[in-house]
Amino acid sequence: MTQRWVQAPPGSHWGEFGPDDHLGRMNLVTPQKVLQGIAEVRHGRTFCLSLPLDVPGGQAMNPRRIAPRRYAVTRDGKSAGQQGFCWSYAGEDPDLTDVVNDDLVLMSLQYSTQWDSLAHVGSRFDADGDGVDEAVFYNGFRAGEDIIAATEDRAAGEPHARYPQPAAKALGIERLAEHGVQGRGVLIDLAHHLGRRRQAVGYDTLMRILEADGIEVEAGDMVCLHTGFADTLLAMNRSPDVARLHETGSGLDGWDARLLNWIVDVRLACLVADNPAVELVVPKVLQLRPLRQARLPLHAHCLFKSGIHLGELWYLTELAGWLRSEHRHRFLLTAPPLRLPGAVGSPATPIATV
Ligand code: UVW
Repeated sequence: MTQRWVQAPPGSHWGEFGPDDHLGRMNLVTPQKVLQGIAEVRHGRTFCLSLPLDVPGGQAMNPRRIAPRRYAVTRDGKSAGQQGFCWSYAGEDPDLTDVVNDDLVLMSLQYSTQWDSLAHVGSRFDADGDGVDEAVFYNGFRAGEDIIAATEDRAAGEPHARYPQPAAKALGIERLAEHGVQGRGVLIDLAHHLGRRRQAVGYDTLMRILEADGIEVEAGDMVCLHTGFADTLLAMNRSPDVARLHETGSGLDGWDARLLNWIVDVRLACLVADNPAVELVVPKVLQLRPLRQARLPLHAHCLFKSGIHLGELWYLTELAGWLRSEHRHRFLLTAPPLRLPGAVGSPATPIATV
């Protein structure tokens, strides 16, 4: 056990599951929570909670993120399917009948429906108490040493790598995959109560909605917020109207201290939304805040301070409609990320079973 900090950030929960923990509140998804999730399955009906991986459909919403580009693995400029012969490890073999296609993809892992790992967002903070801030993540893991050990390594002959390859030695998304993300989901239908107009949702509004719908969030629940954003985006058919999207979908108010306290006190396991950031991202120029601040306060609160994973751009509209018609809000959620060692986020194809 290695405690990497002399001082933890105010209001943080570092060390809650031990100083070497990489899972944070996902530790609360225990075998008992899996059974509670399974107890919600009464019809055997499933809902795909993922957008198609090539939606949003352009870089306009987050220019850092690259849409999937697929390449067929070729020989002499043609794929196996085009050539109509079999490639074996031994080379072309006229005696074999198989015709095999392979492809590869280049994309931002967080382009579409995704998990943010705890290595995604950290903060500048003086964890070792020497009076100088360093870039640190949940449980004091250090940028450079533990997370994003940037390297110039590229796979031999790999033509498409545009950046050094990041490798999170700590807090990587594979930790979630190894834990197995399955348990009880709880859906909170913000869109039903607030419409799809973009607005910040604070503690009072959230409590009002929970009360109106008779929702109780319990420790270890995986909480999903339906705002209607992903559904609106999907309807744009891969030609996103960015101006309209900026007016669409509510987001949690990361500046509301009571809301932040509720998130940790209720001991939810993770927070998911069908919008791009779970929280409402306010342009810096509009923020009447102290100069030294987090641009994404909910990300800082959840990923950095509290070990709460975030899921973004999930597709929740069909599930929300069905649950409402059945007067339900709980379901079995199965949502593993890729078991890709060192990745700071991952696409997901979550499934709700009811
Ligand atoms: C950022 O842009 C920081 O990421 P996210 O997808 O988590 O909102």
